[in-house]
Amino acid sequence: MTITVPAEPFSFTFDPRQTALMCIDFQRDFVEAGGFGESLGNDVSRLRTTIEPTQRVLAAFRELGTTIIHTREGHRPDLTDLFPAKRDRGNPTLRIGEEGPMGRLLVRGSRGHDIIPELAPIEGEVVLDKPGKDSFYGTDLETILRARGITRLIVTGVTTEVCVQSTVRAANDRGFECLVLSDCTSSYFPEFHESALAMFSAQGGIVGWVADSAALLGAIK
Ligand code: C5J
Repeated sequence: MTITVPAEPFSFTFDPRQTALMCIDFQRDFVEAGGFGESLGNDVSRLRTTIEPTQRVLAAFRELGTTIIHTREGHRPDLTDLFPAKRDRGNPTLRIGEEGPMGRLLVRGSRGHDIIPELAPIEGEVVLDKPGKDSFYGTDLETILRARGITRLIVTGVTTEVCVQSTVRAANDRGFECLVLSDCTSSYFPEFHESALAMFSAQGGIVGWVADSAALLGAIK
């Protein structure tokens, strides 16, 4: 079975059995008040527009039986995997590992590190913890994808120009073809969202393809 989605810079074709849906870092720490994103001075409500379209995409891929991979950015409770360069960056109200309203920021096991309930994984879906922005860095993502014969990724998540962009570029360099869903990704900075999307599909798809969820869901029907 192949599905063809109208996309930029040209149609994206995939077989759901050789594809994974990536849901990148839909964690309370980025999407809800009191988390890491807000500690950096961001308006986290901007990211919430992604929730409903991503719920529709998740439902469609669950129906198709496609591999679904949820990632979470965060660190070990003892912070042994946290580089000082990451901990000390910026001028946040709270740093990674410090206690916030949802527990320790970006620490595995804390409430803030959890995926938001609206997009929570269900049994059988892969949950991948990662210490960096790129989902391949310090994880077994590539092994999981290759073991299942996956060649294409449909990408949702936050934020567009940070963890989504790092992951899509890393995937592209490993030979995976990526379709980024424009309304299932978002940034605290609307102009960065638009630029990152434009960068993916520019130059004949130098990094990948871009479409919205309606185009994908229309193609699946
Ligand atoms: C950030 C992410 N923005 N998931 N992480 O620090 O994009």
